[in-house]
Amino acid sequence: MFSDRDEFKEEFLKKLEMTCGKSFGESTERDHYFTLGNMIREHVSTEWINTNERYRIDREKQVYYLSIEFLLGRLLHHNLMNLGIEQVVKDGLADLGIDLNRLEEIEADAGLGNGGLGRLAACFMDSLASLNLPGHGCGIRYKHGLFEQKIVDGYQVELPEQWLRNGHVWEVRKADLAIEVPFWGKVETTEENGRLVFRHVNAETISAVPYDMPVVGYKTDTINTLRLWNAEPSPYPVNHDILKYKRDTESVSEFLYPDDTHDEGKILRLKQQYFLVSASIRSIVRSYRKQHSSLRNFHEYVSIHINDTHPVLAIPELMRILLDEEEMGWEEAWNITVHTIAYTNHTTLSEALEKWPVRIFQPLLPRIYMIVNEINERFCRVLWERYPGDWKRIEDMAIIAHDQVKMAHLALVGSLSVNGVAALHTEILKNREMNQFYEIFPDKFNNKTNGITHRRWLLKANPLLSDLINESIGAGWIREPEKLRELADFKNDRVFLDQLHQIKQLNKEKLAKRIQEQHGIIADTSSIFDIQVKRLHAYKRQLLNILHVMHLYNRLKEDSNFRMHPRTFIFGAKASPGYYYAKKIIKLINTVAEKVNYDPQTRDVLKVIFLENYRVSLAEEIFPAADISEQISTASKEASGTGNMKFMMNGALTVGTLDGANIEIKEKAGDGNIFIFGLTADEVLSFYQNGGYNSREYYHHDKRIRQVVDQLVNGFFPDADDEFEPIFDSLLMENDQYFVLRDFASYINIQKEAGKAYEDREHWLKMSLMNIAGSGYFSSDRTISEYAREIWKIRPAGVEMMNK
Ligand code: 26V
Repeated sequence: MFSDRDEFKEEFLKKLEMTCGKSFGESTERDHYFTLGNMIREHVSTEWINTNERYRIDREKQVYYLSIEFLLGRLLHHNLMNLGIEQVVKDGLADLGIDLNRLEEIEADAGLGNGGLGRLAACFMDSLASLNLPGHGCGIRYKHGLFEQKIVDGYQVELPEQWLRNGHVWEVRKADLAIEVPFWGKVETTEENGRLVFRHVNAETISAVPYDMPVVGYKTDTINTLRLWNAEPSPYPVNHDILKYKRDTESVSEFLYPDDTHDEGKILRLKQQYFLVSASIRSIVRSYRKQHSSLRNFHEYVSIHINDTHPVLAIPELMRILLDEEEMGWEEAWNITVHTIAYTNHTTLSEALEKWPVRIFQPLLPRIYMIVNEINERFCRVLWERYPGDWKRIEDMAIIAHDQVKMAHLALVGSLSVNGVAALHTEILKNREMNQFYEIFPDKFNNKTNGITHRRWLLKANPLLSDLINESIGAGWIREPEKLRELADFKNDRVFLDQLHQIKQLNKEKLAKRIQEQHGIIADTSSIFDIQVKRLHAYKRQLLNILHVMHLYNRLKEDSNFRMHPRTFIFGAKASPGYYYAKKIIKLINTVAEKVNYDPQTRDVLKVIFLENYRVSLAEEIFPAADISEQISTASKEASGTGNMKFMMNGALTVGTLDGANIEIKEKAGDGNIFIFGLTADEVLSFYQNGGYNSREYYHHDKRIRQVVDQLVNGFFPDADDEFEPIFDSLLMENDQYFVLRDFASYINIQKEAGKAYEDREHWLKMSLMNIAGSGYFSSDRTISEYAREIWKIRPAGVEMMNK
C-alpha cells in the first residue's frame, strides 16, 4: 500500500483521471469519493485473493453466516481505519484541498436491514475478520434497503431507498459464479437401480448472481467475503411471457421484507428465503468440492449459521444435496446436516415466529417440501416413542401442523446448537417458549450474549473519547476491549473526569448542530440529552417515554415551584410500513414536540426532537452525544438489545428495565451506575399466565396517569381530533398489553432520580466512566470468540487445530 502521503497523492491523481476521465480541476467531490473507494478496493484485492488462497490450501474449517439482513452502513472510513491508512489518506487529500470527512458523507448507507438483527450481522462480520477467523456472510443484495423515512406533518412517509443509484464501490460482480435457483414445477419420482430418484421438472429458475464485498479486519491481513446475491432472469426461461418473468424475477431482490399480508407477498418472502439459502449452500458446496472428493466429512470443515429462522431452509437444502446429488442415505445425510447447522433465536414475540402455509410452500418448493415432510414424520415418530399417546404435545411440537410449516421447529430439530442472545432471553427460551424442545434436546441450548464492534461504535464514532482512552491506558483496548476496565482507575481523577465532560459536550454540540440544520430546533447542550433510538414497536414502549414527557409538561405548567434539570428528549425510529399503531406513536411524539417546543413557559427546560430517517450513519453521531440511554422495553420482551451497549460504551447512563442485556449491563457497570425501574420479567410473565393486571385501576388511582391518558383524546392537542384514540384504547380498552401504566409511576421516579444525579456533575461523570470501563464485555469480539470456540469450532488463522 502507499507508504506516505506523496505516494498516495500521486496514485490518487492518476486514478482520478483514469476512472472519471476528468482533470483534477474539473472533478467533483463525488468523483473524489469514487476514485478513493475504487483505489482502496483494488488495494484490498491482493490480500483478499491471498486470504482465499490460504483458506483453500490450509483446508481450515470455514463458517458461513446466513442472514436475510446486513445493516452495514457506510464502509469508507471503516475500511480506511481497519487498513491502518486513515491518516495518510486524510493528510494526502488535505494537501489537495479535499476534506476526507466530506467524502465520507457522500457514501450512501448500505441499509440492508431493519434493526438489531441486521446490525448484529454487520458487527459480526467485522469481528470475524478482525480476529482472523475464517467466517463469511451470505445475504441478499436488495436494490432498495429499508425505506427512507420522511416526516410530513408529523406522520411517517416512506420513500424507496436508493443506495445503488450511483453504484457501489465495495462490490465485485461475479457473473460467472451465478447459480440457478428453481421454483414451482413438479417432482418426478422414479426408481433406478433399486434407488428412488427425484427429479425437479418444469421449474421456473432464477439466476442468483453473487456480488462480493471484501470484509477487512482491523490491521490484520485477513480479508473475508460478504457475498450478496442478486436475482436476475435466468438464461434459460421456461416461461414465455418474458417481460413478466423478468419483473417477477427481479422482484426477488428488490425489497427487504415485502409486505406479506396477502399470499402474493408471502410467496415473495418465501422465494427470497429459498433464493438466499439455495444459492449460498450450493456455492459453499461447490467450493468445498474443489478441495474434497466427497461430502462425507462436510461438517468437519464447514459450519453454517442461520441468523433467526429466515434462512432455515438451509436444513432441507443441504439434505437435498446430500440425498439427491451425493446419493447418501437419509441417516448419514441427516447426521451431516445437523452437525453443520447452528441457529440463533432473536425474539420470543409470537407474531414474529415464522409460519408458512403448506398451500404456498408445497407448490413453490416441491422437493424441499417433501424433505421437510420427511423430517417432520421422523421427528413425530421419535416424539411418539418418547411420549406415547401424548397427541397434544406432538401436535404442539410438530414441524408441520394445521396446514402450516413452523420454521422455528425446523430450526430446533435440524441444528446442533440453538442459542439466545442474552442470559435472560436464553433462560426464557429454555424454561418457557421452547421448553418442550429443551426437554428433548437440553444440550443444544446455549447463550451467546450479543455484542457490538467497539471499533465502529467507539473508535470510529467517538474519536475524541478514543484519544482520551489511548492517552490514559494506551491503545491495547482496541485489540482487547476488556482492557477498558483499566479506566476505572481514573474514577477519582478530577482532571480526567473533566476531560470526559468536555468530550461529551463537544459531541453534544455536534449533534445539536445537525439537529438545528435539519430540524431548525435549538437543542441546549447544557440540558440532559435523553435518547431513545430503535425500531418502533409497542413492546419497546416509546409510548412510556412520550407520556412521561407529557407528564413533565403538565408539572411545569401547573406548578411554578416545580424544578427539573433541562432535558432534550431525542427519538429516532422507523415504523414498519404496515404497522398502524407504531405510526400513531410517531405522530404522537411529533405532536407533543410541537406543543412543548414552542410553549414559552416550557421551551427552555423541555425539548422533544424526532430525528428523521434513523440509520447507521446517523446512529454514529447520536450515541457519543447521549447522557441518558432509554432501554425501557416491557421486561421479557427485548431479547437483548444492542443499542443499549453502544450507549454504554460511549458513557451514557441507562434508564432501563431488567430486560435483555440490560441485566448484564447492570452487572458490568455496577448496580449504582444504572437506573433500573419497572416490573421484572418474572412478574410480567406471571401476569400473562395468571392474569391479575387491570390497567384501569392504575388509570383511576393515579391522577398523573389519568391526566396524560385523557390528554390523548380530550382536545389537549387542538388539531388531533380522534388521532390518538387507538393509543387511548390500547391502554384502557385492551388492558395495556405492555404494562405502560403499570410501570408509569416507577418510571417517573427513576427519571427524577436520574435528573437529580445529573446535577452532581462529578458523581455523574464517575458513573459514566464506570459504564465505559465495564463495556468491554459487550464487544462483538467477545461474542464471536464464544461462537467460534463453542459452536463453530473454528480457530484463528495460523493457530493449529489441536488433535488434527
Ligand atoms: C420483527 C418484527 C417485524 C414486523 C413487526 C413485528 C416484529 C416483531 C419482532 C421482530 C423481531 C425480529 C427479530 C429481531 O430483529 N430481533 C432483535 O434481534 C436483536 C439482535 O439479536 C436483539 O438485540 C433485539 O433485542 C431483537 O429484538
